[in-house]
Amino acid sequence: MNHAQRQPAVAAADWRKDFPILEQTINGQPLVYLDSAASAQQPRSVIDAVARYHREDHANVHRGVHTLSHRATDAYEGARDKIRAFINAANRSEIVFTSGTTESINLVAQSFCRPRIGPGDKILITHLEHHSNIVPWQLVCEQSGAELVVAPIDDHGQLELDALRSLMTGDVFLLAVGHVSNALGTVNPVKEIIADAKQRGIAVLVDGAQGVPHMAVDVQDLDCDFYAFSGHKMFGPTGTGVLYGRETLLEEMPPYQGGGDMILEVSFESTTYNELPYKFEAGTPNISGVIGLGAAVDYLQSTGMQRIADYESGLHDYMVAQLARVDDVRLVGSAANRAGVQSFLLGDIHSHDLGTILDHQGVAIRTGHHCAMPVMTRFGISGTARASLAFYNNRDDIDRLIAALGKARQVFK
Ligand code: C6P
Repeated sequence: MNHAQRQPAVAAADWRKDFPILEQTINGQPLVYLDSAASAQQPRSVIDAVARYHREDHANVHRGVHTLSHRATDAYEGARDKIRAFINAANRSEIVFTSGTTESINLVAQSFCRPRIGPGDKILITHLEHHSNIVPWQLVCEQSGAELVVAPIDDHGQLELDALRSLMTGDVFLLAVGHVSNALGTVNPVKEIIADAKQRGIAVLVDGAQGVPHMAVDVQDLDCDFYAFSGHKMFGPTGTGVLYGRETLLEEMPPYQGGGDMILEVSFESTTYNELPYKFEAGTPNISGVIGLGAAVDYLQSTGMQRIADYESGLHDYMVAQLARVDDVRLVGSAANRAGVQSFLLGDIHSHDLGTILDHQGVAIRTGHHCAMPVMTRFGISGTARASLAFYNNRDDIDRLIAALGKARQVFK
């Protein structure tokens, strides 16, 4: 019996108090927020850290000799140290701040792949990916003449690992794979996949947008070359994200964008680029957002990622069991190892209609294709309703979801 099963209610009740937004009513009902995969809510400590920065410390970073600029720089660079420790990167120079997972992946496509690939090369992805881990690779393949290859999934929404391995041929330059599927919740065995790719000399990027909020991530243990994630899915501010990159690879890569801060010296004849990671951070960054992200990491560290994973695992099991008992529910995604989300359909009710009826009852879920259209196509559907969890959810939230689905069935009878 894990920690969550021993004392689930106590843990969730305590954590929930840290999230002021959850205290409100929506359409006359206490809010049930089951859309954390789209964007997670922020604890008071994150909101306060951002507000304090704006009230007391705001100035540009890396530029000023005055006190406020020093304070802002210290807080911004302090967040980099926190993130380095959080994902156990070997060096702070391997932590590049971006606007989110999407920008992190585009950076790798354009700066790592584009100068190195051409006709005859392949980029390998999987059928489970979010559009952010598909379209940047399509673009770079169009630009370079390389080919995009897609590894299949089975009817449970699991990667077909033998097929994936057989696609890891000598002409594959990079494999881009999600840690956790945002549409189906499938947790991919990324450590094993990375080891297979490494044996064949293939670089690996992991889309960790849905991994980092739910489990401890150790990039050295995974041995990935790149790991991308978003601040707003891990209880931090929007417009923040991280690209972890192996230092030796980042060193060799040209800048992604030009501008202030990413240079050491500029003349009209030539420019010398700044050292890592600043070479990849052109222009004034999202200073307050990054400081908030640092506070989110503090919050997660003090809560404990293993504790979060254990608690959520019990709650996910409960959600799936309760959903399965609802008449006319079809669960979409049944991989053996899942985290965070469950997609489903209710009879022939359109998912958007279902989402609207649930909202009338104070229950927030996401509906549609979840920016993973190929996954929907694979299951022969246009979209799903998706409930997604964070550690501030509890069994009452799930019971409210189930009751709201019962109402929806009555409405559409
Ligand atoms: N998924 C969801 O509701 P950005 O927008 O850059 O922060 O994250 C993009 C992204 C990339 N990969 C995965 C696996 C994701 O889940 C997401 C964002 C949200 O599922 C919004 S579409």
